[in-house]
Amino acid sequence: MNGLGSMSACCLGLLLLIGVGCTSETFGEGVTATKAARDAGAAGHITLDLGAGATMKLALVPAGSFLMGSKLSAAEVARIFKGKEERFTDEHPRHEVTISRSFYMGIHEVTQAQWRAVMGTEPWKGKISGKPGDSNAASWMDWHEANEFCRKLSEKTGRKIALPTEAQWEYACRAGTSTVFCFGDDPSKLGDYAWYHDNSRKTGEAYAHPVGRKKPNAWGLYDMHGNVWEWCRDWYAKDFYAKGKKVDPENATESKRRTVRGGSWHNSPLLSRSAGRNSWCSSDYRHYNYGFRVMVESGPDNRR
Ligand SMILES: [Ca+2]
Repeated sequence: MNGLGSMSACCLGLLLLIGVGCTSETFGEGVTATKAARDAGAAGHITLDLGAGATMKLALVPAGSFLMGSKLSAAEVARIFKGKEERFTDEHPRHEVTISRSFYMGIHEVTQAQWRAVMGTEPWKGKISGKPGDSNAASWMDWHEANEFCRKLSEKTGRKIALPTEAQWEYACRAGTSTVFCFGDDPSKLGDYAWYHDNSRKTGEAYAHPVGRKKPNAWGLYDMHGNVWEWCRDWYAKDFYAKGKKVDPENATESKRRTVRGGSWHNSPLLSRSAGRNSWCSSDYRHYNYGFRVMVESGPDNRR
């Protein structure tokens, strides 16, 4: 495109933005997003070079506030999804949380090829349900190893890369929604968005599937529901929602367990809900349906 063409395209874009009454916000890294683009989940992406031919794409998640926790009472969750009520009280109180800074979130769970490129190992190899496949979600790593992946990738790329906090994870999963799932309340639609019990374990495909084959949420993130559980940075605390900060909460108080989110190919819709908190794994727990995705800090101080 010549200079005049570029200018015309720019002007047209500007006019379109003005025409729909958008405001423009800058999120660092020279990435600018309109409100409309944010709402559409098209705010911006970065791609990291992991070496060995592997790359990782991340989507910009804008700063903002949301209601963290379940809109359903524990009793309603237990009745609708068939579980024990006391198991879901940790999703309350539902409360407003502010994510004060935008960040980038991996659009996919970390894959086997990405893990191999960064870590040089294959923790799933020879293990139950450890089906090999470059695009399959990596599994069988514990929390410490997931963090080591982040540390090594930070070193390699010069960026601050970490596991998301529970709040960042749920905010990104919801992508502006307050429903049971990122696509609404109806569990019968879960198969369009997720690998879970009914289309994986039940059908004999009892393993972590290739990422990105199902529909993404409104912010362009895939497999937030299902496929592999995703390690979060926080220690688990049942009462953290009542005690935690309202801005950028992160439970750094040591307990016996970590929190993982989103359910997996093994699990029912009950455990794949946006508000669901898995609370039964220690930092050194590893299993065939446990994986993670990473977040990268945005903004001027995002370098290590
Ligand atoms: Ca997942």
